[in-house]
Amino acid sequence: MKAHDGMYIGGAWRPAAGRDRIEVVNPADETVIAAVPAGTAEDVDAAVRAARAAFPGWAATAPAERAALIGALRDALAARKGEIAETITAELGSPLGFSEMVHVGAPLAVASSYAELGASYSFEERLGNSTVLLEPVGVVGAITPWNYPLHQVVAKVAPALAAGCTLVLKPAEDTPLTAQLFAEAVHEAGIPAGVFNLVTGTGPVAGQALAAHEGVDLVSFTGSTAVGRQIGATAGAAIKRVALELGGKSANVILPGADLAKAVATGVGHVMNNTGQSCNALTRMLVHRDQYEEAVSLAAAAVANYPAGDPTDPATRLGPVINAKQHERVRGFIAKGIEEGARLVAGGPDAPSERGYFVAPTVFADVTPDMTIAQEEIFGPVLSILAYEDEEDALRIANGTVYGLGGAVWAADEETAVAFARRMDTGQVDINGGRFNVLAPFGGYKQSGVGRELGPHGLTEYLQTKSLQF
Ligand code: TXE
Repeated sequence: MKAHDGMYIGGAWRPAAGRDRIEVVNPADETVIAAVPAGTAEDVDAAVRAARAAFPGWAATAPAERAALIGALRDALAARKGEIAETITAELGSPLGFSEMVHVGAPLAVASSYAELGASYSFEERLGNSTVLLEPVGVVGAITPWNYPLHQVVAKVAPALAAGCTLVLKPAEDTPLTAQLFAEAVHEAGIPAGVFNLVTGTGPVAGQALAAHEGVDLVSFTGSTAVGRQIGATAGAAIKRVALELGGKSANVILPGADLAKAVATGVGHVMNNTGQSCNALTRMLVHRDQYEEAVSLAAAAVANYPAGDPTDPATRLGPVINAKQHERVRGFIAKGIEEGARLVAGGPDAPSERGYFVAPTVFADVTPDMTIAQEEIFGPVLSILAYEDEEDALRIANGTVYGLGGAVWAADEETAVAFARRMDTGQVDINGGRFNVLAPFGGYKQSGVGRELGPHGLTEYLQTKSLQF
């Protein structure tokens, strides 16, 4: 596939400082499809300098003008929708229809929302005898994962641009091609040189250099809790701002009286979409003891709706996981579930094909809250179904992990579901099948992170406050 052998810095593609390259692998057939430069501290430094140089001009640009350029960026991405979706399918392995609808569709909606918000947002407020100015934080170091290669980028870049910040992006090493297409769109949109810069590379080298760079004022990271902890510590030592969007182990709580068939089918879909590689995936289904066996049968049957295979085949609904390491890891969790005594009702640890990092869609019953598969983020197509005795028990189980990112509650009526959701220690809850909203704040309680993305709350992350007293 087409790839730039350079970094997008200061408005142009420039040769990388080092000779090392990262191979990009198609996870569906394990072929090498491209190579991109592995950035060094030198590349990161050049990119941060470009972002610093561009900052005063961009911060002084009228919000409406910045917003109009975000709109132009959205249009540039939309014009290349097909190419971006094909690239995401090639480097991530997600079924093409899902790539088009979700991987490209959602970030287009996010970009549109910031084209509107950036123009209407009030960057000044009056409080008694003070005027409070909301000013851009400065240069942002954005580090993104591979699971939603475009969405994760847009969810950071669009609000940062709206706020008046400039950025350096270090995308995941598994999905750099989408990030390069994004940089092309930035260029086509006419966003001024240096406002957005791209350095491809590995986490420990380029990512670490970006997180530690003294020219970066805010690090916005999405990825594993382990790396987030390190980045948080580095940022804390330097007293710089940090936003962390980390892992999850979200509960799908089905209360008695809910539409069981719908709740189970929606819950299974939520885990199987993107091959379980969503930080807010509803990986724990909580069902009342009286309805438990019925729910287990429904879930085991629903898995048949997710045939795995070639992601470019329209019949495929389940792609591979991202790479060999995750392939091992996810199947290791499945083996652990069996070992710890959970009842396997669909799927299993065996790789269903010789080539490609495929994992069979897997459902476990008789999962208890202390099991590894009920506590740790698996990041694969694996659902754990747990039984509860009463509402208090359900709440204890739902809140009983170190995470708190997503969640869902199903009940006979909204009032009952909302009352339960209020008691959940988590950042977002879907009520009776509530749909994704680009304006709703997204982020974690507890170890799922710090800060919020999307909508006006996401914009606030990139602002700092100054008050003037009169
Ligand atoms: O994540 P990493 P990995 C979880 C999920 C998954 C696990 C491992 O459970 O199984 O993490 O995935 C960069 N300094 N999530 O190994 O390593 C890296 O280059 C600075 C949840 O892929 O955290 C990439 O750009 N940066 C999740 C980004 O961090 C570093 C999405 C994420 O990679 C770095 C992905 C370092 N020392 C995984 N080390 C979510 N919240 O959506 C790595 N990176």
